Amino acid sequence: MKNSISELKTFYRSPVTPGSYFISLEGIEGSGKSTQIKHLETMFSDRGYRVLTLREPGGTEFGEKLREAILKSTTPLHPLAECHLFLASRAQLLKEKILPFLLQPKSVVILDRYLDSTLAYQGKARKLGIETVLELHRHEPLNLIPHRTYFLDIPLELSYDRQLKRGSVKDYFESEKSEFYSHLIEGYREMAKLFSDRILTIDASQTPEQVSKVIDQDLDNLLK
Ligand code: T5A
Repeated sequence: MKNSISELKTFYRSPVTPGSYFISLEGIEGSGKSTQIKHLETMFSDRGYRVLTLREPGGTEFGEKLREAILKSTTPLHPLAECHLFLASRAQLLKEKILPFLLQPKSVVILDRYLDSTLAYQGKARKLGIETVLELHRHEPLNLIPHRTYFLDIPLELSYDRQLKRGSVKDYFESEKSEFYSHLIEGYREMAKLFSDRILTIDASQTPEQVSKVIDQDLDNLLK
């Protein structure tokens, strides 16, 4: 019998080294994650933290190979195959980089995408189901959840605009149709409700400075 979402939530835990933090950023393409990550790095360094910034998929030698395999795939992957590739990259990243780094005092890991990407992209937009994705994450090391997740929420049109301005070649997901992206946004908003104690939704159609200000206010409370 399948576990319910509330049962599955009990399998998750945050890192426990006092004074160390695990932060993730989420949002659709062009929502401004990389832009805000630079801001977060400065904020934490200025406060005397050791900072490690990583991205998903990737962040390890093995994970970067998987990133290449997924984002440059010309074959439509089965949603479960897609999901397991992201999880393989994540498990390796946790073992090699995240967990050892967070054992140090006053350290922070800032992660560009994590669990909520898989919940929104594979769970919701690819229709694997939120329960299925949570179930796959219930065992160590995948059951580690961030202390705080910033969900940068933008409408689809703005995502397209920003991608167009950047002008790079479309990858595996950027070539998806607007229906996929609508499900994605819905998925993220659902996750923000489900994990409301961890995920802070920010209106990222504001200027980068306005978005950073919201993050700063939240960090002041988090680091008290
Ligand atoms: N994926 C990933 C899954 O399907 N499942 C998973 O489990 C995981 C982990 C990763 C892909 O893999 C998928 C999701 C993705 O499709 P990626 O290359 O890492 O691919 O893609 P993104 O993370 O989406 O990278 P982007 O660069 O597109 O998005 P960002 O980092 O959110 O955006 P950023 O900061 O580079 O900004 C984009 C542009 O907008 C401007 C910036 O200057 C830049 O030009 N900008 C703003 N302009 C105005 N106002 C603001 N507030 C702005 N913020 C940024």
